[in-house]
Amino acid sequence: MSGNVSLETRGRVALITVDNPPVNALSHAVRAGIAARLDEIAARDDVDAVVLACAGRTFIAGADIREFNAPPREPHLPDLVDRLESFKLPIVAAIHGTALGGGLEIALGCHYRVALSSARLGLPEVKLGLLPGAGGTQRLPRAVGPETALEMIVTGRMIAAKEAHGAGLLDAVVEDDLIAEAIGFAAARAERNAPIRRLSKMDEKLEACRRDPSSFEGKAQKMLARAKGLDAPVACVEAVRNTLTMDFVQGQKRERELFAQLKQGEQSKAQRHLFFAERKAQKVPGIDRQTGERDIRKIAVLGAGTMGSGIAMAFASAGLPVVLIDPDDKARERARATIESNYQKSAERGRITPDMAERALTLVSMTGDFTQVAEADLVIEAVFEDMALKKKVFADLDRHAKEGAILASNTSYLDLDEIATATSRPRDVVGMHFFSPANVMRLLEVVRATQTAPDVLATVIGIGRKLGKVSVTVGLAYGFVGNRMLLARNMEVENLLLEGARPQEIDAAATEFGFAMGPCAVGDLSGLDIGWRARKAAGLKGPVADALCERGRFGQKTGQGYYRYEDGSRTPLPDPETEALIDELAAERGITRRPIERQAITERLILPLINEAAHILTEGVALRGSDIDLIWVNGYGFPRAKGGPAFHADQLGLDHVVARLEHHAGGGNERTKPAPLLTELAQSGKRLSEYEG
Ligand code: 3H9
Repeated sequence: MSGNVSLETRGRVALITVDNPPVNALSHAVRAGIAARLDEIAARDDVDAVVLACAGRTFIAGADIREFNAPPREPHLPDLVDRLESFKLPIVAAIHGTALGGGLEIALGCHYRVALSSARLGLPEVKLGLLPGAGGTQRLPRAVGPETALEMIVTGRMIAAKEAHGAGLLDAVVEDDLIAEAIGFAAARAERNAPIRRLSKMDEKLEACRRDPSSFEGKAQKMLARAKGLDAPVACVEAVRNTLTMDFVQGQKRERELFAQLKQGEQSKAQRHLFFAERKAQKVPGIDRQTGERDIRKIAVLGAGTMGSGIAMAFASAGLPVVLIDPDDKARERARATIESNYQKSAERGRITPDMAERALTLVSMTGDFTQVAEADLVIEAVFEDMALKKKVFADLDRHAKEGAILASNTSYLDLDEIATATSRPRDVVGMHFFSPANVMRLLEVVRATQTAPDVLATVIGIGRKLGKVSVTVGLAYGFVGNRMLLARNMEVENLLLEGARPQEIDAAATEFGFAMGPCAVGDLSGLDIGWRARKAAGLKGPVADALCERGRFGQKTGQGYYRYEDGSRTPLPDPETEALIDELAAERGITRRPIERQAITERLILPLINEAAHILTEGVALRGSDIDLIWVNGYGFPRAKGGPAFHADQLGLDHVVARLEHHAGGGNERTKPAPLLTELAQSGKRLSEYEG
């Protein structure tokens, strides 16, 4: 063994095996190990061909992302890939699991590729704010054509072995005995003495596009339009486009420059932080490999409203059968129509195949008969947000649900411990807080109540994974983590409005920062009455939002909210009536409204989030700063490229954050008084996004 890379010979074929658990990432040791094995093979005369394979669960899943924060060390990955490609003997990559990023680039450097039919391949660097930096943007277009390569590189989508074979990325797909098959394949190439195929020298698939790049350009423009301020997709397009105008060497040189720029940039640092944050969030105190998971085969969702329907779709799309229970026939009919039209639209847009839509639909059943909960292993309550109602539902569940069933509430604010008192089995009660639309939004706040059993929590986290959600475990607090921070932010929106900012100015500051929509437009879209009810239940006030609701201005659904809406339009239009109302409310409070600069508005939208995050961490409601980032990026539209509120605070510098909070608190604003944890971390030079309670 050398650096987790072993060498053996099978007949006249050398087998290099990378064994670097868990995912065979290309650490420095692995790169050096592969290079050393090539040296050894080059010095031998009893070898005619080489197979490069991996031990464990997967082929190489990419460069070792943890090394990106340190200066690169030789051998550099692009050089190693070039070395493989220029090797004197044919090299066959034997692929199982996932060949991703630098892993696929290694495979592209090999002369042939053989894969198990279950394997998947892709260049997901864009999701880390990067581009493939080891020749991938230059070799993939030569393997599959520039248009397919563009789509794969800009979206980061993985493709299955069969598709990869069809596209020309794989030479053979086998059902089993991968190593034996790859060795046979390599030996046959050597015997035939066939000229070695090197992708960097193969321009055939580029030629049509070089002659007429219009179709490529059309696709590129569409992809650029979706880039939304992200640097990586733009760089990916540039690099792939270079294959049409540059030779391989020039294209690769530019790829390396672009990679280095992106790697140093703030956006990639933020996205790499989120990658590791997602993995860390799976680790929850009190839960480990020994904690069993309950067997979940049937799911029941109570309440066929927007939330219930979305949750049902999330399960059906993941292949899990679900029954939607609601006594109201009309609600069930509406839910059925919504679900059908949703799947139909997804199929029309090509997001899923018609077969997948059909299959998902067959997995959703509906009934008005509550006693059917008795069949379910997991019941998710998604009824109206009202404590008395929720307690009644849980008391009924206690009577009808089978022993061992998990009783989950989708409550977004209410005290789960109190809900659990309505049952005789509080250990089975847990929160599953989905975000609307529940079939689309990636976030799942898993709420651990005081008595929630470890296996219940482990099961729900596992279910989240099956649904493709980012599950973050949180503790009990009004609004848990996400909504509690939202509340703090919205209180500051109220202050901004009363002091003189207009809804459109606040929203413009938010979208300029990177949110898809501003808080006023979001309020109008989701319905201002929702927050109004929640505030009333909690004895809280939001002077402007309350006054709008008192006048029946609930947002888009009533044609008026912060903004006004023309019939049938969702475009927010500034409304003088809202302005007049805010003027009146400000005057009642003795506030003279004044213009507020964009920069100050932005700070006052973001700093309260950071400050509340620090309070939440101190109270232990969230486990880590990185969990808070996941919640806000995946559930509330915080720009991914800024890594979440805690990471953004670190990038601004906690000293600066504390100083700006003090500045705003100086205006008499209690809400922006720096949380003690922020001051403490700023003084000790630690990071909020790395804080673990
Ligand atoms: C790249 O290649 C750049 C090049 O183009 C150019 C260079 C010059 N590095 O996800 P899991 C860890 S960029 C380091 O839970 P799964 C992960 O943190 C890279 N560590 O497993 C976790 O650690 P822990 C392009 C990595 O089975 C453990 O492995 N490649 C890396 O659900 C298990 O991970 C990618 O972007 C890595 N590259 O999914 C692929 N990958 O146990 C990134 C994983 O301590 N990886 N770890 O928490 C993935 O998408 C998934 O991990 C994978 C497995 C699908 C492979």
